[in-house]
Amino acid sequence: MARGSVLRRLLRQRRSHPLHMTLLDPDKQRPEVAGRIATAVEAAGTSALMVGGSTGVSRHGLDDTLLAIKSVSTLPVILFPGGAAMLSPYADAVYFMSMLNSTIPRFLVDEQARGAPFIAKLGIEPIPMGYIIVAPGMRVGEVGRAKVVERTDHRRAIGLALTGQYFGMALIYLEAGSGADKPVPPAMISAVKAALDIPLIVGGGIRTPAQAAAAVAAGADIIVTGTIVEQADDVHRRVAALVEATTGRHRSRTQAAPRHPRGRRAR
Ligand code: 1GP
Repeated sequence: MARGSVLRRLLRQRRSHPLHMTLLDPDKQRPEVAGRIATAVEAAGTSALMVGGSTGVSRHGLDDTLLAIKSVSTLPVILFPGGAAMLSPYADAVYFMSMLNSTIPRFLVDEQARGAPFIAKLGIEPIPMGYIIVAPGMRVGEVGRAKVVERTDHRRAIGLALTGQYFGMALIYLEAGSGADKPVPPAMISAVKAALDIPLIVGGGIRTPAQAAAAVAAGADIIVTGTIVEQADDVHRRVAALVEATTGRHRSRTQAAPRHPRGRRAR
């Protein structure tokens, strides 16, 4: 994929409909299993793969997972790094992200300053993104030492999102945390979206088509789901339903659904 083309491609797709993306944590399954999941979610209509995790990802595990995905999928692969060590030449792009409500410099600018020269050297596309942790925040909120945005504090969510926009970020991501018991409230999504001129990503705790549809109806441009592909027995069917609820489009192609491989690691 030519440099600079991933964000352009996603924004072009967004002009026709909201998008669904799938998050894969390299630490949660073996590379060949990640490859099978990538095949299933591509057939289900997801628009891109995000690869990353808040903890425990080794550089080799990351490379092997990316290579396994790339050998079977044509989807753009975007790194979703927990730090500068989680960069790899085998991705197409990387969210160049700052956790805007972290309380420590490490996740605001320090990891970024360590990683930036490698991004330049590797030639992968940086996609500037402002990352905002909303309660409950889960593991990423703890690791990132976030002062989480309370679920009804629209004023603070808007302030942080506009800060990202005015810093020049291309995207804002409202994150309830992977595995959250409830996603970001639709009322908060509406309030933030109304204030922003740039696309809004929403993720964390979205498991059902109804939750995805509610987030999109509230104004989310991109929905991210991760846990569902680690837990569902029929990844293709579950993700296809989420994609349909997000995009409002039926997949005309009903591809044979690769079953979720057994024997995956427990979370
Ligand atoms: C986490 O928003 C993503 O960064 C996905 O969350 O694992 O809860 O789908 P889930």
